[in-house]
Amino acid sequence: MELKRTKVPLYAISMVLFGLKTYLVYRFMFTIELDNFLQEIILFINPFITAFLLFAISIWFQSNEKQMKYLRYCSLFASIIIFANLVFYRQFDDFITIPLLFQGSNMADLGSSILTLIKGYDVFIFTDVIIIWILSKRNVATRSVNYNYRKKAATFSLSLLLLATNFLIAESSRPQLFTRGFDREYLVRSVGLFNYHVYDLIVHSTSESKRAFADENELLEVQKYIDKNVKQDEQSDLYGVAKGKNIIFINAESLQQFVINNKVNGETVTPFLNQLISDEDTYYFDNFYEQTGQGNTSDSEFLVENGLYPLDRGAVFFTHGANAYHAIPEIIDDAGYESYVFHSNNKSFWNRDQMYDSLGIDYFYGEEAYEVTEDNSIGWGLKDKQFFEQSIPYLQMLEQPFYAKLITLTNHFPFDMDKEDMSIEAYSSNSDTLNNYFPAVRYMDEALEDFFEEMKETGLYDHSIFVVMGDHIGISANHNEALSMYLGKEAITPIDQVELQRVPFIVHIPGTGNGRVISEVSGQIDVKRTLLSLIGIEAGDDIQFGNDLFANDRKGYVALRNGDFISKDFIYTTGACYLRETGEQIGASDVEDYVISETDNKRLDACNEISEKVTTELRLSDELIYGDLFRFINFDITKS
Ligand code: GP9
Ligand code: MN
Repeated sequence: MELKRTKVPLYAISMVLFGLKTYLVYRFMFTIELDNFLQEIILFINPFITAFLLFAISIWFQSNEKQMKYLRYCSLFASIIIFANLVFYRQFDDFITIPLLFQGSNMADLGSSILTLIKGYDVFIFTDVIIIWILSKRNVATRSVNYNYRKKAATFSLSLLLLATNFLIAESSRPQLFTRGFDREYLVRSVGLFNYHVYDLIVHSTSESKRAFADENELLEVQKYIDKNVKQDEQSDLYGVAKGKNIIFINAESLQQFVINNKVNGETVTPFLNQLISDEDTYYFDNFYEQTGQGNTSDSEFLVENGLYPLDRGAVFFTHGANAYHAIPEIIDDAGYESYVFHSNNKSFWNRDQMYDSLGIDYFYGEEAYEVTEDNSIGWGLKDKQFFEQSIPYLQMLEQPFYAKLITLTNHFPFDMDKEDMSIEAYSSNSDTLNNYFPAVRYMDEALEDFFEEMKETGLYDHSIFVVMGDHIGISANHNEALSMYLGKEAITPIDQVELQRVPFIVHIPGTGNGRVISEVSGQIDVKRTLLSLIGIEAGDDIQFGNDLFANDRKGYVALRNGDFISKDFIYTTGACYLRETGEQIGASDVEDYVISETDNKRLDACNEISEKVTTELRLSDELIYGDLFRFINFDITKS
């Protein structure tokens, strides 16, 4: 009797080869950061799990020839995807997304430099393809399989089970992995390039379909809501005081309110800002909240330019960078203003290059406009002092009036600093993040001081108004233990947590002499209406959710992106209403059979009424963005 020599099936060989190859490429050709051993393990297993899923499909083909053909082309096609991502990654430090593929500017950048991005050793990516190709042409009969239905189904189920396990481990190592879509590197590292592409496709098509099914009528509800609730028409005393003046807006990275007028190790943290806010030409808002979501700096920019809320998931700069908007730069264009952004970072970070176009910003001075060397950089790039110094000649060249936004970078997590730039000592607690935050904030404070001095010297100072705004918090709740120690509190309560979302908002108008501290509740959503009022532009039919912070008749509450809010009397968080004055939860008691008082009942009603408005407002803002509803309005016509 002749014994048939059994061989390892090619789909299994392909899985091992392709899995191993993919792992090596992730590990050594991409520069994916791995923070701990668990991430190492996830990065190692996910290529094999995906390869199993991809290649096991071949067992469903009846003919041996077709099985072999599938394996050949599947490995080739999958390797091309890896290769394309690698080339893209070398240029943009990012993975390909579907919207990016259709985004002309990125692809054009790539086109001109593609040859410099391909390396000889990239052939490694195709080694497994060559082996699979050769093996698939030989011993076709012995390398293919002929499973019965049960075995096929079992193999298929196993591959799905492995995939589910991979997802579970990934999600547990980083909760909200799939809702925080901005962190592409994390997605790729956790579930692999192919699953990431599938995820991207799903996110993209859901958002596309929301846009496709949206229609003009949805605007009616938004317009009605704004007319009734937003109160954007009052002209404040300061309406038009800055007409024709330049607006110089400083987006201060991670600057929180709690460092203002505060000390660390006996030293003042922000001497310059403290002096600026007490200046007679400064209006300082000390109850001003950041309202960002997962898009951090980009969300704060979105709020400021549009008076709309950022999205509940992902970064709107990424997910809806091609929408129509009615942002500050577009509105002030008619008043003769050109708009600029200065920020020494990669243009495509947060998809700024595309979004800035959509917002009507005329020119973006990104990283390539600056001389960035190892000596003048730290952490994320160019140091703030250098950044301002190098920005000034550009500012001097601009035709006036202009609107220029300068985004700082040094005071960014993890707040690394060179010794020579530290004017004050770090704090001592169990959180290095908090400890290092203080010297980094001080550095930014000094950079701002230098900048203001320079502005005076150039003569731009008198023709400009200056806005300084913290973009979002720098110290997250993870550092509460250290922060409570610093603040001298026993613990950070839910209300403290909300109040820690305050960031400084400073409006400095040289020559007004009427500056003061304004403590009414306010937030980033209000910046657009406030700035436009200062330069004498009426709200008209604008669709936005903020108030002029100098007006008297206002909404009276600030909605945070998670639905929490702060009003004159209440703070709503963790699903409960608290009295702002005392910090007590309204209507709560440990006493059994407690009967809620009439006063508390009324308070709860009032609090719930605001809560409903907040929910509606956030929903309407989301609908505007998801449906790309601004494309249906021609503001030029509505204006006249
Ligand atoms: C990057 C800078 C910082 O360009 O805006 O980003 P962040 O992490 O704060 O959003
Ligand atoms: Mn930021």
